[in-house]
Amino acid sequence: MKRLSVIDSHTGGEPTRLVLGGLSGSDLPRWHRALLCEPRGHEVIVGALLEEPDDLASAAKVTFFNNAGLLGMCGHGTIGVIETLRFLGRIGPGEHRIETPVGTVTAVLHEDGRVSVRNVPSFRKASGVNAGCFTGDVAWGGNWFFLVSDHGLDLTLTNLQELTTAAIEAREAVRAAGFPEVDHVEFFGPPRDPANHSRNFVLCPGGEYDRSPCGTGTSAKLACLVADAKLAPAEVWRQESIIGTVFEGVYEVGEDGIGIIPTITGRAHVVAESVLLFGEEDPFRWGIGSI
Ligand code: PYC
Repeated sequence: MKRLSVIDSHTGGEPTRLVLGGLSGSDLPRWHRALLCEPRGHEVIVGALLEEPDDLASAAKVTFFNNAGLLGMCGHGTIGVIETLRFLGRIGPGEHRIETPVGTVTAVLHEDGRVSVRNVPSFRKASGVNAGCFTGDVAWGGNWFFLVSDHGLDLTLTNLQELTTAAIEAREAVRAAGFPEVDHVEFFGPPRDPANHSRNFVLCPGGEYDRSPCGTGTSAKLACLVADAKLAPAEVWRQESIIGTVFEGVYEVGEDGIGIIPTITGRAHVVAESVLLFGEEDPFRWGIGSI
């Protein structure tokens, strides 16, 4: 019987499952669905494998993954990891470096529990891309996004099926239009709360939608706003999610003058501490849908 200790949290409603050890990054292609999906979890959970950092100045090395495979960076996930390390007593308020597969990010744990993640450099790769019946921008924010405002859909929870179907169609179309790297789609619309600047619906690679405003997606959005000269450095962008939770984003100009360095602020809450059991004879040891 394999036993793996995990701690679950949510950041603005989006779950993160931190795996405290017992595996290495090279095990994840085999283990990612076992750790996240039914019967031990749910397709929406994002996993984070905790390992010793390569650089002792870092607090941790983390590999993010979801039901479809490995993720580059994960904004809500980094906020969840920081809150979980605080819960475990391993870190306190202050600045912490986290190594991710796409670069080291810096997270500040504030006294009030909020976390600000200074993300990897983010940039817009292409604007006004015509993809099927969608037109939008392709941008990097730690993952690849197709950002679409002109989709004609209402960003409400009652519309989830339609939004998901349309976003999958948009992803197929943008890949066929010459951007095979895109695995996330963001639809934007007016915020429900006038204190916010925008509302989004984010399709993740495995077909689930992000309950949070998506840290890497908000970074990609900031990069597009800056490319259009619509956001000044240090100006705060409040991005609302499809469930109404909010991330605040600000940026600094990138060192090479290309792109920006976004900082995303949000709050996570720990919700469970468990030991997952994987029996040799369990037909769903590797997760439902894996066999
Ligand atoms: O917050 O960056 C994020 C994220 C990516 C996928 C789900 N959440």
